[in-house]
This record gives sequence, structure tokens and C-alpha cells, in this order.
Amino acid sequence: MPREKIDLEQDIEYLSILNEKGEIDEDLEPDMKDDLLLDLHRAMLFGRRFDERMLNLQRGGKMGTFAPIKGQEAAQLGAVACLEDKDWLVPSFRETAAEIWRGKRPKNILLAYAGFSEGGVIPKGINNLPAAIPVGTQTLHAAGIGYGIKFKGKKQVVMTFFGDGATSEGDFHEALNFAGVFNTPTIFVCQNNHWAISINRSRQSKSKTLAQKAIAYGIPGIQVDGNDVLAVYAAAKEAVERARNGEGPTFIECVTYRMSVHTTADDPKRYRSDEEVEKWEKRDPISRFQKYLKRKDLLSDEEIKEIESEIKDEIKKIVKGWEKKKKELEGRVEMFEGTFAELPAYLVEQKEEFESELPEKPEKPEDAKKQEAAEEDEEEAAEEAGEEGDDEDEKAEAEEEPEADEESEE
Ligand SMILES: Cc1ncc(C[n+]2csc(CCOP(=O)(O)OP(=O)(O)O)c2C)c(N)n1
Ligand SMILES: [Mg+2]
Repeated sequence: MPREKIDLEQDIEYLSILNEKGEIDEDLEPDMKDDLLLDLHRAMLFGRRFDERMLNLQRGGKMGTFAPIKGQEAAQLGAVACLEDKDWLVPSFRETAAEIWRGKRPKNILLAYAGFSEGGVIPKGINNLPAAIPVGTQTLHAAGIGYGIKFKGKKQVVMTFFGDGATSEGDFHEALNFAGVFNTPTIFVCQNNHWAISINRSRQSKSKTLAQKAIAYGIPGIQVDGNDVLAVYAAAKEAVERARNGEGPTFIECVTYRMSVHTTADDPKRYRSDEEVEKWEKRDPISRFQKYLKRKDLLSDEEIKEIESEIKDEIKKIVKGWEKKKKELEGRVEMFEGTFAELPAYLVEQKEEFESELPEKPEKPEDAKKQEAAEEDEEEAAEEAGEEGDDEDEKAEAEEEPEADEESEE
């Protein structure tokens, strides 16, 4: 009849490999090919610049609200870089960079945030779920997909992302419990960015770490420096390997920071200090990774400038392609389609009211309609064949109109 400590058979580790000065613990350095390191760097930079451009478009009234990723590039990309194409990504609303890494077209991301459901289309053959807006719900989808994979005996894994706030939702606990009991190949990646809109991490949970919640569900948990892409990659790699080998789920807490607004509808100055943001700016995931790559002689300041310029051009083309598509789609009332075979009277009334407020579109001649339909077919075929079709299209557009007027959108 003792009273003694129970051995829970697991501890919670903290993993950091690359610090903000660009110094590295060589014993922990993950084995990554140079190409992968450079691809990750480019994707992080693209994620940052695309985010800035979206903010600019939103502030200019051209796009609706969205959730910026600034500061969280390493947490997302270090983790998805461990997935294979056949695996599943189950994102929340703040995984722009991860979704692009997994093949989502940036133009479609812009379209979705401009209110067009066409933007939600996930290219064929890509196993990404649409972004979940209800906080934490996607964790259950990932547990379920993991169960499906196991049931079918496939060698796939599923990775889901969510925030610190989501750990207070029942869904999160049900998902971890289910994944633990049924040993599903699910990797739960929490981006603890310290804020759930205006609620600080300290008010989210009294637990010292979020990672330790894994213990309650009998699954491995680890806390990593989420601004250190190498640490995130190393932890995710282990988790993916375990899942693929039938050893079940893992919970990874990435400690990071939301350097920007919660969404464009938020003013963080009302609840957090500038000093706090400045402290985290010094821990920026991109600058420390660049220091590391420079030390490894994989990147120079000159090359960074070149990549920046390529990204700028790429984003310009994407925005142009998006503006063209947006013009084509404007005036559609498709939000009323897809739920009811026959619209109930109150929706018919709303649809008519909505239509009456739309600007009149001049009726197009038959030839123009046929031409458009043919172009759409071509675009779809190109989309299925990969990104090349779009690039060609955008290249041609850029040549026609070399001056993309960024300032006009400020
Ligand atoms: C179930 C539910 N409740 C409330 C909201 C409103 N809401 C949107 S984001 C958010 C905070 C989420 O915080 P966190 O999980 O930390 O993710 P982050 O936004 O920091 O990425 C809230 C409360 C929602 N979308 N869904
Ligand atoms: Mg958060």
C-alpha cells in the first residue's frame, strides 16, 4: 500500500538547434541536403513577402480579411518539409506558407480571400484539406484521416496545424485522445504564437508547456523553438518516421510569435506592447536561418538580393493573374448555390436583392463567350499538368503590361 510517484514513462524535452545569432549545436544538426535547405529558405522568404503583399492588398480594399503568418514561417515550413506528396495536410487559417509548399497556388489563396470559392479548389492529386476556420475542429479531421489511413493499411501520415488557443477547445483533447487510443499516424503541430486574438498564452493554460498535454493522452510530446527551422524539421522528421512505422501520433509544440496582427480586422496595439514585439523581432526565423546558410557557404548577400528580386517579380505576376481572374468572376452570385436543390423563398429574396445591387455587366457577344470558354478549358488542362501553364500566361501578361502599380494599392 504505497504512496509513491507514478512513472509516466515520458518526459517533455525542449529542442533548439539554431539560435538567433545563427549559432548551431552541431551534435543536433539534422541531416538535410543543401537543396532542401535552400528551398526552405526561399519558401520562408516567399511566405514573408507574399504575406506583406496580401496585407497591402487588403489595406487597399482589394481583398478581404486574412490571417498573416509573419514570424511563423519556420514553424510551418520546417514541419511540412518532412511530408511526402502522398501524405495529408490539415491546416487552420494561418498556414499560407505550408499550403503553398504543398502545392496550393498563391493566386487561389488570393482568390479565396477575395471571396471567390474558386480559390478554395485544391489541385488534383494534392492531399490538403481546406483551411478550417472554426478553431480546433481540424484536429479531429486529422485524427479521423489518420484512422482511415491505418484502416486501409497505407504508409501515409497526416499533419495538422493549430494554435495555442485551440488547445483550450474540447476538439483538441478529443482528437489527441482518439489518436492515442487508436494509434493513428497523426502529427499534431501546435504553433504557440503566444496570442489567441487578444488572449495571451498565460491565460490559455496553467500548464508550464502545452507539449506536456501529450502525456495525458499517452503520446510523445516535445516543445521546440518554433523560430528555428532546423529544430522544427528535426522534431517533425522523428514524428513522421514514427507515424509511418506504425508507432502512432506525436504532439509538437512550436514556440513562436505572431509578429503581425491576428487578422486584418485586429489592432494588437490595444493589448500588447511594442517592446514585446521588438523582443521577438530579434528572434526572427528568417534572419537566423540566413546567417546559418551564409556560414555554410550556401548563400551570399548577393544571392539573397537576387532571390528577393525574383520573388518580387513572381508575386507581381501572381497578383496580375489574380486581378484578371477576379474581373472574370466578379458579379457572380454563387454563394447561393451548392446547398439547396431548390432555394427557399427567403434566399430567393436575398439573391434577388444582392443581384440588384451588382453593377451591370455588358452582355458579351457569342464569339467572346466561346473564346473565354476555350481559354478556361486550356487553363484547367494547364492546371492539371502543373504550374507551367499559369507561368506562361502570366509571363505573357507581364510582357504586355510591365508596370505593375504597387503604390496604387497602398
Ligand atoms: C470555435 C471558434 N471559436 C471562436 C472563433 C473566433 N476565433 C478565430 S481565431 C481565434 C483565436 C485562435 O487562436 P489560436 O488557436 O492561438 O490561433 P492563432 O489565431 O493564434 O493562429 C478565435 C477565438 C472561431 N473561429 N472558432
Ligand atoms: Mg495563437
